[in-house]
Amino acid sequence: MSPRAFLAILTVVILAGMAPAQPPRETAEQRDRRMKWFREARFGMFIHWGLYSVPAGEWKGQRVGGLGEWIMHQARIPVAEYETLVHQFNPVRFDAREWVRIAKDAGMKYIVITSKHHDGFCLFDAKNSAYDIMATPFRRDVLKELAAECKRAGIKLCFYHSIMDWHHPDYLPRRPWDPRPGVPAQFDRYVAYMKEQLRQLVRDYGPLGILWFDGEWEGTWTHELGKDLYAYVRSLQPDIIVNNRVDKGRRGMQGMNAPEFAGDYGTPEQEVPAEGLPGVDWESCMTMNDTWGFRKDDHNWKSSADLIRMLVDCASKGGNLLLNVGPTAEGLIPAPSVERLADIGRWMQVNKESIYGTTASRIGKPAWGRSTTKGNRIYLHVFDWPKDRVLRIEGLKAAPRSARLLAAPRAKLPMQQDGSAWLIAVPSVAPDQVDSVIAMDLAPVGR
Ligand code: H79
Repeated sequence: MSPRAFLAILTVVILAGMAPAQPPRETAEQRDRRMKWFREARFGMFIHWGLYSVPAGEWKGQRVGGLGEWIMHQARIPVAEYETLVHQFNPVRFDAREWVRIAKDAGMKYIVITSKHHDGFCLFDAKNSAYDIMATPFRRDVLKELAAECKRAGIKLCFYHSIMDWHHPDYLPRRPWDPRPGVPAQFDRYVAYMKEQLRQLVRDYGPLGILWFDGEWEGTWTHELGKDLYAYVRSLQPDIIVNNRVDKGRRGMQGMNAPEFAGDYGTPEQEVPAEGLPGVDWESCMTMNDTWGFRKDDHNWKSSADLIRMLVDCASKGGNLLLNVGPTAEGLIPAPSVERLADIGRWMQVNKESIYGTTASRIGKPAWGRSTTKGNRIYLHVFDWPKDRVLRIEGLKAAPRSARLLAAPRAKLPMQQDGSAWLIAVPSVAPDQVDSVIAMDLAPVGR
């Protein structure tokens, strides 16, 4: 080989090694195919579980304010002290089949569980870390067990994997209360560590539905690293879905990236955007009380009615709801969460076709509730049942042909036109106090 050819090849090799991995090119159709299950699902379960469920909001006999999973930060606990929780994590009542049953019976189609939260503890048998579930007295790979049960039940398994890591010796910045001098850090080694974990998670627990990143806001995480991580996980599993927190494009809790940022969908946290996020995929993550990770003192539960309407609100704006549970250190989903999920499940049994596979409807937010749509069918979610037994619908794009309650599908409801509006005669008593759904078929719109 001539020296010049050698140099040329060398240059190409070096440049290829330096260039950040590019996200795979994808046509709109390919993207639609990849996002299809996510758009149809509309409802998933978030699970925050880790060492923090042991202190459960209390440290050394003192109540610690804030989110349960942030206790290490809130109580300024040094790594060496927090690590001792490993010996106390023994969730003997953990039952993966039961968790999956609870999610499925609620009508949830996917589960996103914390493979690693900000505290750095790995809830799986991490091959590159001793700070994991196998170091606890429990010594069972709970994510393996969940993966098997999800597969059995047809639930998509997804992992929340925190970029921020308060434990790893190579993560930067260190927490100010525990600088750990004498332990030199190299951030690129931390990135390699995290990538290796993701490789293991996709290979041994996958195929996965979503990788859900978080903790990307610290200064050490850059747009370049975000783009590279996105491309990396897509190379591990080309059809995987990745949330927007892989990169730096998020504005506050809400929002979706400008197009130059990596990530497949927006992640509003603890809010449902007033008008949805038009033009992008999104998923609101919400707690049932005020914490993600279990806190024994948090009894501020939202009602089942509020949660059902929250799910409908998301669907009516074209988004998903990722509803959180924070299991206890014994391995149980708290009873108030189980009760609420059962209530949602009972509503879904009757009304699920008005949620799955629907999109935002052009009716928007009518005075009496919300609306979703699928094909020529429009679903009227009536939160406030009309006392005069007349439901008024404005803004239909075509004449309605029929209207029936999903709770009583055999009976056609009488309809009548009133100027540009339509009036539906409804029974005096709402079939469901929370949300009675009327399915209305419209005449196909000609071109
Ligand atoms: O995983 C859950 C949260 O732990 C995580 N995202 C969801 C899905 C999250 N990261 N940051 N935040 C939530 C908001 C952070 C708020 C904070 Fe604080 C304000 C951190 C420190 C001050 C809240 C209040 C936590 C401690 C006090």
